[in-house]
Amino acid sequence: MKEKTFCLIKPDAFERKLVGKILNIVEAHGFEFVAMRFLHLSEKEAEQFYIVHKDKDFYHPLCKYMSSGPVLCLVLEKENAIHDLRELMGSTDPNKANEGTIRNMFGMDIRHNSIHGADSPESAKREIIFFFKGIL
Ligand code: IDP
Ligand code: MG
Repeated sequence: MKEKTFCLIKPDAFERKLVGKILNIVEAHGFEFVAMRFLHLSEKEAEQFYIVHKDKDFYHPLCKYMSSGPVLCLVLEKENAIHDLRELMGSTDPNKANEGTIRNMFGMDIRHNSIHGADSPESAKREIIFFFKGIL
């Protein structure tokens, strides 16, 4: 059965002009684009988006970075979209990400890792509502 997931292209990808390349890869792996939204998050919005990490030591630098430039929010659809996007993204740390994954190819370090993908059906639902409530 087709499933929706939430994906976000991070500011480091915009900075290095990698957005088109990343979208190409996602599309070539069978994901359909259901919705897209280009945004520049405020630090407060980034803090809300990443609220699950509020007690982590990387939370504040993460939210600063996520509001340092534009992001592209996407709703993607495909069979097993949530799992398959996580696999295509690779590990959080690009140095540990498998070859052929987006983070391996484009990520710079554990924070500036180019792409976000929802990690569960619950996160996908929350994140889609977070960015697309009233639109989708
Ligand atoms: P994920 O994006 O692979 O799901 P999470 O653990 O949910 O990874 O962390 C959210 C984001 O926070 C990561 O994508 C990355 O940008 C940043 N991050 C995670 N762990 C670290 C860290 O140890 N140092 C700096 N930034 C981190
Ligand atoms: Mg995560």
